[in-house]
Amino acid sequence: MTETRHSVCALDCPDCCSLLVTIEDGRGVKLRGNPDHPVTRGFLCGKVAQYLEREYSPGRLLYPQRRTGAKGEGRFERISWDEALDTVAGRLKSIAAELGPEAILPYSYKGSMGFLNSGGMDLRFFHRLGASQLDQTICSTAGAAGLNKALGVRYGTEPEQFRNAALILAWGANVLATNIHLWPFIMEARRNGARLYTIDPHRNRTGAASDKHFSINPGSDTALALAMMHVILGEQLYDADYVARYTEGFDGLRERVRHWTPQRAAELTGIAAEEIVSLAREYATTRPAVIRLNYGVQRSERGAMAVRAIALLPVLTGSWKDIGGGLQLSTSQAFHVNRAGLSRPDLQQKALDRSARVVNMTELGTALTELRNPPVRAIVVYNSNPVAIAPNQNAVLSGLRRPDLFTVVLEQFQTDTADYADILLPVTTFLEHTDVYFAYGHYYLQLARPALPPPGETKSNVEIFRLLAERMGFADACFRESEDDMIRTLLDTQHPFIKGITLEELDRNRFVRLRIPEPFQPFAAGGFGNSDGKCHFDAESLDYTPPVESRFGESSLRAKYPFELISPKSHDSMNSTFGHRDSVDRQTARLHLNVGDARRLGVRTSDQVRIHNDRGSCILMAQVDDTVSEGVVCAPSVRWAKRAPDRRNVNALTSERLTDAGGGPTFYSCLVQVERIGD
Ligand SMILES: Nc1nc2c(c(=O)[nH]1)N[C@H]1C(S)=C(S)[C@@H](COP(=O)(O)OP(=O)(O)OC[C@H]3O[C@@H](n4cnc5c(=O)[nH]c(N)nc54)[C@H](O)[C@@H]3O)O[C@H]1N2
Ligand SMILES: Nc1nc2c(c(=O)[nH]1)N[C@H]1C(S)=C(S)[C@@H](COP(=O)(O)OP(=O)(O)OC[C@H]3O[C@@H](n4cnc5c(=O)[nH]c(N)nc54)[C@H](O)[C@@H]3O)O[C@H]1N2
Ligand code: SF4
Ligand SMILES: [Mo]
Repeated sequence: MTETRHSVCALDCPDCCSLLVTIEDGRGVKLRGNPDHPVTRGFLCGKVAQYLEREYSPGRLLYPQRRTGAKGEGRFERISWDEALDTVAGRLKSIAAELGPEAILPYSYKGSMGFLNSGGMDLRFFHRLGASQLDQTICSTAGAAGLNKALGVRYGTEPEQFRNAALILAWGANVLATNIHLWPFIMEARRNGARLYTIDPHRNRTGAASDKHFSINPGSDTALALAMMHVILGEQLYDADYVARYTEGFDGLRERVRHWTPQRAAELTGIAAEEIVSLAREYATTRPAVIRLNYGVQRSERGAMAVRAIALLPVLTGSWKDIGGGLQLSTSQAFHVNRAGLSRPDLQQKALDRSARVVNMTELGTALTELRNPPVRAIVVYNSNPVAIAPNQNAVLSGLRRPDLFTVVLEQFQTDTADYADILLPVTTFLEHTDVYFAYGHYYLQLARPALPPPGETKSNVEIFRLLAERMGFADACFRESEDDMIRTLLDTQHPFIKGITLEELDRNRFVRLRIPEPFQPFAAGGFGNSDGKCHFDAESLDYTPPVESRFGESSLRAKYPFELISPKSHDSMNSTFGHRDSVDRQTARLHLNVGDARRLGVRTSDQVRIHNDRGSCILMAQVDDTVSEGVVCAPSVRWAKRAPDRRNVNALTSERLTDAGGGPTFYSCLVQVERIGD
């Protein structure tokens, strides 16, 4: 018996692929991309093409467990669901009674991107409980703040239009690794003569496959964007008509960028002044020119400003008027579903008569070790692996080792974080549960029904929080809703992009284009998010200073820690999600080091190196090459820390310092020292 079922990839990836699962005798035997989906177009990335390895891996967690060894040791025994749920509900109740419910902290991110399993029943539960709220900053909030400031809205050019571009700038965007479904559109454009340029401190596979690579110093993008504006305005290459109609504050901007000469930017960015001039000219005079800006630029101390400055470029050139012009950072805000109906923040009033305090997830280490009134006494982790992915790992670990902290982890695998659980609950994969998905790299809303049976005693997040709500005695009707009820609530909105999309339509078609025009050109005639529909340059607040942790930052730090560490996404992983695979472990154990630096340090490829700073250290394997400039080291991430000889990964070195806006992490503003420890 062979049949094919639909699914959707739930991983935290802009492409949000439509999947086809081939099933033989009840077992999934093949996964492929849906050829009918306009962005998936019949293929998958390497990591998910092999997802059935993960689905049927002997490493899958199948039963509820209780910790028997020390925290972090990873020894557990099987218990029943009844015992597990009673233990969790009992402890949460007693902690809430003793210290107030804000002593309970949910910790989650996007292990699943599904609305119901990340931001549905879970949030209803924590809102009703009155638990601390988690500010989910770990990925993109700096970029969101920057884009909002520039455009007032967080969406942009649709991927399908990249085929029409004549110049494509991949700016802090590793398209071949993190957004591979954009690549065929870029290739189509290139076959028609378009050029692809990359702007990135690491010449990765995307950089190597581009027509030109600009190796930029980490965290200096704002300087480059301001100097490009200097050239574009100085040489009258801007679209005066577009600027006059749809923007505010142009004179202030002209004044502001006057001093941002290419020479000044060259010193800060490491890109020669002539190169900056020719890039600016080419960008402004080629039509259509599109920017694929990704989140790499905003994981630095000035990340929000960088996104803001870059997002102003297509406004100045009027590139938003062109099909295949403009810029894409994210498409997510176009999914104007009824999130409040789904997550029910109003339920906090029942527990607290107010909104609960907010904890920034980037500051987890501090929250677990220093927060008072009340301290965090319980943490419930799901859709995330904070031991591996949060900055300041040593602080996170000391927090999780606290004997008085009650830790619950909902997981598919025995991750670094699962090792610290008091109660460990086994969850389903996206192939096994119902959910609805938005995308941050296209404009299709999608539904997935279970394609495969849940193995062992696994349950979805939705089901687990539903059962916990019952045990807590939460009588509200929303805790008894089915998945379909929740989806109907999610779609219950008057926003024109969503209005009229029904569960039935999703069930019939699986993917549905948002109710947006085709082609979608949101800013072709203004339409910016300010009340007057214009883009406000607000140039007085537009400026650049180098990150504290950078080559032009604090000199005392720089003297001790002369290398700028970036830890971008590795090709075959999804943050830490595939960390159980040996091939991924090898990829994320590497440190790219420039040839000149390596010679001075006496390091050769395959040597073990220790990188360290005041926060911690980790051991990696050197890869000496010319993919990074002198003074920059690059460690593709995120490794399972427990697989390293010292049980640490690069996040032992990254800091909790927040970005200039949006409260985001500064993973890529990190000064370190490198030393050879052996071969
Ligand atoms: N294969 C794979 N795909 C993924 C993921 C993964 O782990 N692996 N993770 C997913 C997630 S969570 C996200 S958020 C997206 C992110 O997708 P991307 O934003 O594309 O990924 P990053 O690797 O964070 O950053 C992109 C590029 O920015 C570069 N960069 C670093 N610092 C700077 C800088 O200061 N300036 C400039 N111009 N470039 C800089 C990095 O070297 C990298 O090549 O990818 C998703 N897709
Ligand atoms: N040094 C460094 N650190 C980084 C980054 C970096 O570039 N460099 N990137 C940052 C970014 S952009 C992000 S988004 C974060 C990502 O951080 P996380 O969101 O924590 O991502 P993952 O490491 O992929 O962990 C997701 C976990 O969720 C589990 N999971 C999957 N589906 C489900 C489900 O349905 N239910 C439950 N309960 N669990 C599920 C998976 O098994 C996996 O262990 O990492 C950040 N950390
Ligand atoms: S990780 Fe991204 S590219 Fe790979 S299958 Fe999932 S959505 Fe598609
Ligand atoms: Mo992310």
